[in-house]
Amino acid sequence: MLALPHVASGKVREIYEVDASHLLFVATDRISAYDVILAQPIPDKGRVLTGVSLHFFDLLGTPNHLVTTDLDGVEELTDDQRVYLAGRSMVVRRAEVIPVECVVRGYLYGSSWREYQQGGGPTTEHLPAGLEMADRLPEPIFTPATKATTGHDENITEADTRRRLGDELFEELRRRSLEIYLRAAEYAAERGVILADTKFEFGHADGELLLIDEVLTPDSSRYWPADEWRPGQAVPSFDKQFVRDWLDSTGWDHAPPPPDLPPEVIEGTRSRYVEAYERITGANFADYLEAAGA
Ligand code: Q0Z
Repeated sequence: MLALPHVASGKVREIYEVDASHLLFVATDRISAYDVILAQPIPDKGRVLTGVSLHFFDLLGTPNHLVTTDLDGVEELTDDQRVYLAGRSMVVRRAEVIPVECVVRGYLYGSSWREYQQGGGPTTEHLPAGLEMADRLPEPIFTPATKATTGHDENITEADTRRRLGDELFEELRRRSLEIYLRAAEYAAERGVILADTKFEFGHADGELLLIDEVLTPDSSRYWPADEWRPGQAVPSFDKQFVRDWLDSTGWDHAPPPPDLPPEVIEGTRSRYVEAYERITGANFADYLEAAGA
């Protein structure tokens, strides 16, 4: 535990306070599968996710919360903590978080496919009839969600989102979210990767609307290998399919506690995260670790 005040815990992330206007955003190596945190961490998973976020903050150039990955200005850390945090942490501007998840979908999958199949729902209100599972949508759609108390996000209609945010902020978030998705999807496509959907968070700081949180990571996005995409069929997830398949092979019923991962499954999952980093960013992960001092 760091000496910094702890602000929040997510399933796989932690936030600490650096000062009144800055937070330390930390990606751990914890992994969730079927909504359960597994007992074994995946070494470097947090660094892969941080590296992907940093790649897109840089590529997109859209106003965001990143200040620095250099922890020299954070006085309260021990040497051991600096080693642990290298490559997996960012000092970010503290923002007033907008309480809506800004989801963009380019393909019909997950909760949106379930709504569509059942004959309608908030994410389907602008979709034509006759689409299949995993189909590419005629154009990307903005399908906001709220954090429900169950821990699962709940899709909300455009009218409901406008009531919560006001028309002006709704339209600004929709414009920013679609623009970021289109840019990232175009970039991924050049590498044979489909960005099926993704989720952004935004916040206000000093009157500016900032992209916050992790961005375009395998945890906040669905990335598919383009050559494994067949409309009408389930598409394997880049990073998690391997560990899901192993969990399924054990007969586990998805109720906690999950089975312990054997070393070869931990190592195989790590390889897939590293592959995802290299495929998505076009950079070498060993170089990322070295530059981060990890
Ligand atoms: C993000 C979350 C958690 C990781 C708060 N720049 C910011 N300013 C204010 N608040 C946040 C951010 Cl990123 C913020 N979250 C989500 C929770 C670990 C991310 F426990 N919560």
